[in-house]
Parts: sequence; C-alpha cells; structure tokens
Amino acid sequence: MTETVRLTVAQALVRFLSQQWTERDGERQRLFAGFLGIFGHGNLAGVGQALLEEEVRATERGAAPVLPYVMARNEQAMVHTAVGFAKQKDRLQTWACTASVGPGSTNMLTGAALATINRIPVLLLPSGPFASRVAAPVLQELETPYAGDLIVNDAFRPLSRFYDEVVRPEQLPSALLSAMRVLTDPVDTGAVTISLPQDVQSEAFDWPTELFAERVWHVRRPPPETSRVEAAASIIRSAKKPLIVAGGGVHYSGAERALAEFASATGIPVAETQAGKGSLLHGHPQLLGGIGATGTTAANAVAADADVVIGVGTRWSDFTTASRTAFAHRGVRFVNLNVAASDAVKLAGLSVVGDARETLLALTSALSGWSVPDPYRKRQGTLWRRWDKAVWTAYDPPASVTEALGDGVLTQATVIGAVNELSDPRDVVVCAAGSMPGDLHKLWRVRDRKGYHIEYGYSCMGYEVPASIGVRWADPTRDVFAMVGDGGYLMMPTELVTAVQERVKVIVVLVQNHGFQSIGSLSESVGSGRFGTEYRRRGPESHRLDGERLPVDLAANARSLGAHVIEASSRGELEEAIVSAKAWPPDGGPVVIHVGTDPSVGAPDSESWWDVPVAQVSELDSTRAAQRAYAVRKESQRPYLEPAETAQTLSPHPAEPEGSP
Ligand SMILES: Cc1ncc(C[n+]2csc(CCOP(=O)(O)OP(=O)(O)O)c2C)c(N)n1
Ligand SMILES: [Mg+2]
Repeated sequence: MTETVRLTVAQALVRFLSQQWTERDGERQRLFAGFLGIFGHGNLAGVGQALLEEEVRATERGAAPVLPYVMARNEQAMVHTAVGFAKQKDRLQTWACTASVGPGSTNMLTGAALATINRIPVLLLPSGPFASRVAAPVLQELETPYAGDLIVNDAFRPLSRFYDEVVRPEQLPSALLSAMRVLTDPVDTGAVTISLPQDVQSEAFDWPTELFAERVWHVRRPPPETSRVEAAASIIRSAKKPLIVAGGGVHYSGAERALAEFASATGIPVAETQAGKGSLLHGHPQLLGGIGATGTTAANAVAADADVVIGVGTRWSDFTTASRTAFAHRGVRFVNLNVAASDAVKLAGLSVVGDARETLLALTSALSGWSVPDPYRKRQGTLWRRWDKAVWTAYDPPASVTEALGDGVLTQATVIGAVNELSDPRDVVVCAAGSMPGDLHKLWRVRDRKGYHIEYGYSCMGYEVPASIGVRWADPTRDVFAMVGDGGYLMMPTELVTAVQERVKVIVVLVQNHGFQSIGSLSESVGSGRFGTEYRRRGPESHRLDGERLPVDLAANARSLGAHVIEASSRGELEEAIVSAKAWPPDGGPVVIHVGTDPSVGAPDSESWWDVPVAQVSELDSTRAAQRAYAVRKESQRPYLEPAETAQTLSPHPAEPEGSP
C-alpha cells in the first residue's frame, strides 16, 4: 500500500517546494530561496498557516526555515524582488510569491509580464475565490454574467509561461510538476502561476510520500547540430565585416569566457544589448559596448556596414536593432545562436539552436585558424577609443558645461561616472526605466560578469528598489547600487520598508530631475514640447501643467520610511556620499543618496534611432516638422531581409533528375 501523509494543500505545496533543486554543470542549489508574500483572507489560513508551521518547526530545531517568509509591502514589488534575485542567479534559483484574493493577486500581473518578457523564472501563487462557491459572490470575486468559472486570476494566463488552477487537491501534484519543469527550462521559463482557491488551500488530503522526495531539475545545455555549426562557420568565413551582438543569453548560459575567447581568436568585434551588457568586460580589445538606440557610436558605426551579424542569445528587440535601421549593409546576413528556436529564426537569420556556451565553443573550433583582416581590427580599436574618450568627457564635463548648470545639480553622466569609479568592480548597478538605463548602456564600464543588472525587457518604473533587494540577497558580498529617477522612485518606494525590516543594505541613488524627463525629450522629438512630463503645478492662468515646481522632498520621504539618507548637492558631496554608503554596515539597511540633476545635458549621442510614430496630421508646426523628420527615418527601416540561408549559399543545387521537363 502506498504510504501517505495527511496535509492541507498549502502544507503539501510548501513541503514540496522545499524539496526542489536545480542542477547545471554538476552544481546544485535549491530552486526556491523562500516565500515573499502579503497575507489577506485569501491566503493567511492556507499558505500562511503552512508557512507558520514551517517556521515554528524550524525554531524548535533551532534552525532557520528552509523557505523563510518575507513580508513585502506591494505585490508587484515582491515579484520584482524575486525577478531581481533570479536574474542575478542566472535563473537557477528564485522565490515563490503568495498573494491574497483579488487586488493582492492582480497587483502581481505587472510583475508576471515583466518576468515572462525578460524570461526570468518566478513562481506566483495568487489566491482565488471559493472553489465550492457556496457563498458566492465572495468579497473581491469577479462576477461575469456569461462565464461562471472566470476569475480575475485568468488575467495571468497570457502573462504566464505556465498557468494552472488547483480546484481539487488531486490536481496539485501535476500542477506542481509542470510548474517546476517550466521554471527550470531555459527556453520556456518566465512567470509560472498556480491559482489557489481560498478553500482548497486549507483542504486536507492523504498525499503519497513520494510527492515530497527530493527532486533535482537538470537545467539543460542543448548542444547545436554539427551541420548548423558548419553552415554558420561557412557564412562567417565569407564575411569581410562581421559583428557579434551579445544578448542576455550569454549571461544566463555563463558563456562569457567562451565569447571572449571566440572574439579574441577571430577578431570579430562584440556589441551588446541591455541584457547582454557585461558579456565582455571593459578593456577587452573586441568590445564595442552597447548597440542600437542607446548604444555607442562605435558599435553603431560597425553595425551600419556589417555584412554578417552573429546574434548570441538575443531576442533582437527594437532598441537593439534601432527599430531595424542599425544594419544598413544591403546584403547583410544574420547568424543566430540561440537556445530558443523562436529567437534563432529572427531577421531571416541562419538558425543555430543550442546553448550559447556550447555553441560558441563549437563555432570557435569550426573557425579555427580564421580571423578578420588586420585593418578591420584596427578600425574597431579607433572607433572604440573615440567613444571611450567621449565617456571620460561625459563623466567629467568641462567648465563650459558645469557652469551652465543650476545650483547644486550635476549632469546625470557625472552621477554615473562617480558611482562607476567609486564602486567596487564586483558591485552591481540596477536600473529599469527613465533616461538612466539608456545612459548606463552607453556609459557604464562593466568590470564583472554580474555587475550590470538592467531590466529592459519591460522597462518597468519601480523595479529598481524592490529588485535591488533580490540582487543583494543573491550575493551579499556585493554592494548594490539602484539608480532610480524621481518618477521611478515615486512608483515604488514601498520596499525600502521591507529592506529596513530585513536589514538589507541596498544603496539607492535617487536622481531628482523633477519629472519624467526621458519622456520629456522623447515628447520634444515628436513635436509635443515636453507636454505633461514635468512635476509642476497647474498654472492658474494657463490651466496647464506649466506652473511652479512641486515642493516634493523625496529625501524626507525616504527618511520617513526608515532609510539612511544622504543628500548631495555637488560632485564632492556625491563622492563622499558614495564612499560613506560603501562604508555603511552590511546589515545596516537601505541607504538613499539623493542628488539633483539637470535634464538639459544628455549623454553623448548614439547616432541611432528609435521608432515612435508621429501624428500624421496636425495643426502644430512642431508636430508637422517632426513628421517630416520621421518620414525620412522611416525610409531607412528594413522590416524584411533576404534570408541568410538559401539553397545556393548552403549547397550546390541537386542535379535535376534526367528526363525532367
Ligand atoms: C510603470 C511604467 N509606467 C510608465 C512608463 C513610461 N515611462 C518610461 S520612462 C518614464 C519616466 C521616468 O521618470 P524618471 O524615473 O523620473 O526618470 P527620467 O525620465 O526623469 O530620467 C515613463 C513615464 C514605464 N516605463 N513604466
Ligand atoms: Mg525624473
């Protein structure tokens, strides 16, 4: 007879999750580091009760619980914390998130979309209304006249890589096993959601003990097909001006060294996407830095006449391709090394499906002895040095720039330069939205493979503070610098309180420029003159948002939440603030450095473009002028390319059968 154990669904869930591991290259770690949550009537007696039992049992043993419970302040934020952690752990470990019925659960939707788009594993456990429906409608239940089984958690379906609802205890094992498979699959991973009705969570059941056996999920490294590697090598050998574009897949596969060796051996220069930045460290001779709309002039110049472009672990977003204008060579061909077939086929590329590290190693040997010509290597060096000089000037602008700045404010590039120079090489910079991610893409010098953490799949304002907590937990030997604009800060300052509670040292660099200034300059470029993007009072006569600046004091706000706040109003004060933040005790909780910047001085131009449609008819001169400029740019856009792989390029035509017409 099967041995069983009687537990509630929630107790079984917690016990099961505590037994899950991942393994790659022979290294094992727990799949879950713990539970983040906010309790309400939907989960406190279910998942909450199960976590309490865990904690009490651990306390009795004198140990920490295997899955510690951390109370968060906002459900969206707790998903960001889990994503920050999992991204920093190369997707091998994550957190589970529990939320109450209704708004608690739907607050996680933005986090779910962010995780799925960035392909980062998180386990979301929203609660649902009673499966039994005896007292329906319950508080916070969606009543839909045409569908009795529709609940608000169905909104997670399009945002999740796996979704299930457990309405009977018997369904739990299959839901959990599928969830673990998806979380640990390098192609399928993203948000995984299991909706748990509030009554089902506390229902008791006799579970077979096998369900709670230790389970190790192997994270695969699929090797590429040899014939595809050969085809790729043959296209690359034919190239005169090849370019590599490194994406997030390089990091997640741990392929940085393989990439560095491939680039050194072949002399092919490397440009990086936001997720791929840091694939080569600053100082590598083949590094061209960021590519595309927020890229370097070096990478964009090489991209403009590249004849073969090798994408490694990139999903070719519009920021990377400069909305498909970055690659202007008429006959440009793409070779895509990607673990996901859906990415590998993009841009009509030759698709080489496989793990990034394995594929780069195979390609390095297939190309052994081949290299780009010397003048091509030289040109990369010249372009890079020119850009690097522009970065120095941006970090330390001349008096002609600084004298024109307002009182007590710096340029954003100066702030980036100071943090870059005064942080340790292993420290991590975290960012997501505003003008800061683009400036970091251009200007940040990455000195460690895990030193650059920008969420730019969803570019979600508010990610920075909560994610930095996860990043710090992922490796407490590194200091974490969350660079956040005033707009991003105001979206989600809540988790400073969680950082105080957990004594998590994160250093938040809060850049006050009084509004959504990135959107302001975008607005200007489409002819809308920064409409509705600054934090100003409504003018009494104009009736528009063009009055005086709002009297917000974000330093006081951060202080009120329990953070240690340092205000800097000169470069010297900023440097002192960074040094003293570095010296702040490792368990001292969050430090916020408040610094004002002048949005009128931008980072050096990328000489690139991003497609944002301009009104085609307008009474405004500014909009009509922007539309004329837009139409010119649109002409250089290349939505479709010739396929890299044709019958002619890959093999001679097979002989026509005799006697064919
Ligand atoms: C949640 C969310 N809402 C809206 C946007 C669109 N958006 C992108 S940047 C930005 C303004 C960011 O302001 P701030 O953080 O102050 O940075 P700044 O632009 O001033 O550098 C907005 C509204 C977004 N990315 N995320
Ligand atoms: Mg701002």
